[in-house]
Amino acid sequence: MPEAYRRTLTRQISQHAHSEIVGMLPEGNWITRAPSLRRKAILLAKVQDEAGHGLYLYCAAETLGTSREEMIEALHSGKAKYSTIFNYPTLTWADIGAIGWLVDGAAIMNQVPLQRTSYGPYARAMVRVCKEESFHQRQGYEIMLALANGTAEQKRMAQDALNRWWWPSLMMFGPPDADSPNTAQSMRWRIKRETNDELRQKFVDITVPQADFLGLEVPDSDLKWNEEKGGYDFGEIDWEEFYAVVRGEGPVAKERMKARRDAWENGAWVREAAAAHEAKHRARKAA
Ligand code: FAQ
Repeated sequence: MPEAYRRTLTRQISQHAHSEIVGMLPEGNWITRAPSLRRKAILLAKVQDEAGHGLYLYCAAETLGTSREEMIEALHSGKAKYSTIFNYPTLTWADIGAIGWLVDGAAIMNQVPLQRTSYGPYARAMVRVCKEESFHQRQGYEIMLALANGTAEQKRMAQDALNRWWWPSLMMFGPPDADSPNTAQSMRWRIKRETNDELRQKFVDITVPQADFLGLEVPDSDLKWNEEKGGYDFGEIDWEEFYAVVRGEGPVAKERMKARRDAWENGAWVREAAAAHEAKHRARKAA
């Protein structure tokens, strides 16, 4: 396998894995405060699914020769990135609806083509991930539907969540193609099957009618249907904000990294006990 292909894949898959794991934190914040037992059970299952996605992805990346410990060390030292979206706070219950609808919606848009990525273990992991993300997207949209059709205050909460999550969701697709250092090569290697801008456009085209159905307004005064291209024109993304969040300056970036480092340290005894159990088991089998 060409070394550069391996490096690019390890970078993308491990960062994808980190995103799934860090991505548990914003929603985890609301498990104890979900408004009903049904919502709590659903949210708990969703957050557990994200943990599973992280684990499949770490396994896929490990097949390329980097250990789990090395990848996690890269995340904790700030060397490896994770998706910018998870550096924003979840302020109200409506944010849980907006995350499912928009963040999982954007994740699916990006991940469906990755089922055809050129590296088999990554492509196969994506098949199950996409099925689960699709459930996540629907549960988020259903929360938004309930709020948008609820009291005036609930509808206001839904609109406020859309206002705060819309632009960061568009940033999830990465920089514009012209400023994306990795896209051209990754397209040639068929690691990426569609470019950042192509996926972002598809996401906008699918999501705007969903916002209309909710009776909510997308916070973009430049948003306009373009008959000729058969898609929406939309306003300029604040790329300064994107790059600041990528640099680790997101609103809750420090809390996110602290939570992950604490979880790693507090879980050390579990890893040690599992390793000791496995060694004892192996020794007994050999005896
Ligand atoms: N955040 O040249 P490109 C989810 C970095 S999963 C942070 O365009 P590339 C599920 C990029 O790494 C969400 N950094 O890079 C869920 C590169 O820096 P590097 C994650 C970003 O790789 C839902 C530099 O900028 N999904 O949400 C971002 O060709 C709800 C230049 O960019 C994936 O990871 C960003 N948004 O394209 C979980 C999907 N964008 O690495 C919980 C797989 C760019 O050279 C709750 N990944 N950068 O130092 C991909 O498709 C690609 O890696 C892209 C970036 C499209 C993210």
